[in-house]
Amino acid sequence: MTHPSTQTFETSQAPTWCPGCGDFAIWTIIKHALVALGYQPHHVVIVFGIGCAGNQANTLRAYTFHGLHGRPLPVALGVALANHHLKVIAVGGDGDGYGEGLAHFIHTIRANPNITYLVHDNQVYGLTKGQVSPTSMVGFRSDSTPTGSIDEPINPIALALAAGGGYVARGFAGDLTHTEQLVKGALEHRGFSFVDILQPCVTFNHVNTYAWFYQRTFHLEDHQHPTGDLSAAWREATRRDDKMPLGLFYHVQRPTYEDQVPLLHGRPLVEQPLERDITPLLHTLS
Ligand SMILES: Cc1ncc(C[n+]2csc(CCOP(=O)(O)OP(=O)(O)O)c2C)c(N)n1
Ligand code: SF4
Repeated sequence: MTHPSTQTFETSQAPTWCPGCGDFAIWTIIKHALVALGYQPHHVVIVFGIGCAGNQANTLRAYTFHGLHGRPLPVALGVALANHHLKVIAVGGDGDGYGEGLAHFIHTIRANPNITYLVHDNQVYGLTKGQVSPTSMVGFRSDSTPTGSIDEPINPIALALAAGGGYVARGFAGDLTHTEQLVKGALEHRGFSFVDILQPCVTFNHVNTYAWFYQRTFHLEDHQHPTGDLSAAWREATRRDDKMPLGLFYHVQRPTYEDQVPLLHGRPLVEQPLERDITPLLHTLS
């Protein structure tokens, strides 16, 4: 088989994102990271939520599943348990993952399956035309919050740390090389890995622009951040100043879900014989 290139991971469909959307950069980052780590499309299952982020399902060539809004993680968990030899990735927006999907986010981190979760965090509902999202800033004006959002935004990094995340990182779509390193590290991590990727929505979010992020972001690794120190990670995640750290907040190894289920120690579930006749169960469901 020929060595994969980024084109190996592209379908014949052209992206439909607005010109300048940060989704283009994240699409590029995912392809580059998969190629750099030597994956072929048939090694990889990518489960997408619904949203502009999820529309990447049309353009990324691998085994892809375009599911329900807010539900990429439970589907990804099912795939990972059915065949833990596959590389399983879940991708969605901030509305998808931190709104309707928030409970899945926390509980999947707790379980620690071998899944990489990448969130396109543009602080707005893009696909449905710009309503306020769980990460929108206080005061953010949108069609659904004409006088400005009142709610305190979700802090995805702090939530992931509190839930026991073993690989917790934040990237920025305007900082491709750095974010690609974070995504590669996430794909190499054993257990649940999470990268929140700040992503300008050039059409509906005129506050959190590329320039806005460039002025505020800095790299944790330039400040000798100790990635094995939970207190240091928490301190950086909960900063109240105007600075936004990018990089790997926290990285430790925990036993994975798959490691702790004896049935999965041998062959993947999908290759194991059925020990019981499940026909009666199927009749009950039909
Ligand atoms: C179960 C369900 N709830 C709500 C919707 C409507 N819906 C579609 S996309 C979306 C929000 C998308 O925002 P986000 O997840 O942040 O992704 P973006 O479009 O910004 O990439 C919503 C609420 C839906 N399709 N299905
Ligand atoms: S609406 Fe926003 S997030 Fe969606 S494609 Fe356009 S710029 Fe990107």
